Amino acid sequence: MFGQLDILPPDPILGLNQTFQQDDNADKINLSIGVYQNAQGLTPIFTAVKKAEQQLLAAQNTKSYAPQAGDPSFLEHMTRLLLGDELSEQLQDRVAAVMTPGGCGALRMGAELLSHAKQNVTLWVSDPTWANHYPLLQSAGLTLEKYSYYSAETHSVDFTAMLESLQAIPVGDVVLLHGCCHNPTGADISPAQWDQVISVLAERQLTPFIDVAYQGFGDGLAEDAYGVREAVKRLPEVLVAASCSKNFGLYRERIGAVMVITQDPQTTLAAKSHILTAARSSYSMSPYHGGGIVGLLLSDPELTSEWKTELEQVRLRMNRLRLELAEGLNQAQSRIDFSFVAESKGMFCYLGIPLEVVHALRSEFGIYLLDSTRINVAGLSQENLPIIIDRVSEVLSR
Ligand code: PLP
Ligand code: TYF
Repeated sequence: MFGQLDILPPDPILGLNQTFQQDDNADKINLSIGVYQNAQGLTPIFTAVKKAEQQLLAAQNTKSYAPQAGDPSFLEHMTRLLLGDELSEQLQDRVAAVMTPGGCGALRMGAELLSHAKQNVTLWVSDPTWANHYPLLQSAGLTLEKYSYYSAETHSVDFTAMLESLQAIPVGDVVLLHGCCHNPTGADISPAQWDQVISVLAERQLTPFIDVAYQGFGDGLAEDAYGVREAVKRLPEVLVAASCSKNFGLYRERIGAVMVITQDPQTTLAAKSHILTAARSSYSMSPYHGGGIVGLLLSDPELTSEWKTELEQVRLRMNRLRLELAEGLNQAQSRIDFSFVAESKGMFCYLGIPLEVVHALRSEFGIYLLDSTRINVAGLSQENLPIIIDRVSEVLSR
């Protein structure tokens, strides 16, 4: 049966991370995979998350199945976290959420819903986008096309090109937008630019599918939800895929939510039933543990406040690091003006250095970034910053 199978290449990000783990260079530095690391290079459990988990386990008296859509407290509080209290209350039954295995599960279930709703859906993704969007969304039967987004010359969003590109999308198609902290470039659109994008979506009757994997990592929890909230206020239908991997640090628990907002409760209920049917056709229902933790945490004001403080520290630490990297590189060399690094949002940023430099950093110094030049800002530390600045500048000036 399986003798004919070829060995497929690994996911480029997970594969590079594995190569890093196997590298025996004692001075190696991992800027590849998007996992938060603290000053000690560790990925600790948020204290508030640990407390919520302990409470959950102490109170739990069954491991029987949870409701198929997921933990009700999780669903309610995730909706409030994304949409804000006011909007969530206004929408009532026009919004439905389903717990999913990570943001990936949410993306896949959102894609399944789209292909149940319409034949031959074309989904437009930013150029570039997270590499995993392709397999996740195409395998639900969607056709992916690209809209203009990032300019390698200016190291920022080419907003004119983006708008033009969106204006040319056929009426009725779907547009995937990164809610905040664009992966891989770290280049986000401003609130005023969101307003313009949403106007184009309204004019062209395009449905947004918004991927929110880093809420709280950019400008703050509410600020990072600006695009989602405005889209929900101004457009008839919005689809959202949220992940709890980064902002709750629950990566391996695989927890996220897919959310659908329509104009009437009946349509929302129908959409939700299609998501549940799609889930039942693959994994039946999401793992519960992570959702139980988040549901408990967000329903407890003290734990919520503790978690927000911790999340804010994470955000501010990444901001400091990106600033120090930009300033350090600018002082150490003059070939590239790295000021744009300081402007990037969230966990990632393109360095915009030649591919040979990326490869030399990896093979000569054990400094791992993706071929696209994406770095994980959280992989920087006070210890490794001077080394990275020195090595990048040295290779750049050869
Ligand atoms: N979307 C983007 C842009 C991501 O970077 C990620 C990865 O963290 C996800 C979605 C989903 O991640 P997960 O399935 O681990 O929650
Ligand atoms: O982009 C990243 O590095 C994170 C983590 O298949 C990740 O989003 C990478 C690859 C993958 C799943 C998650």
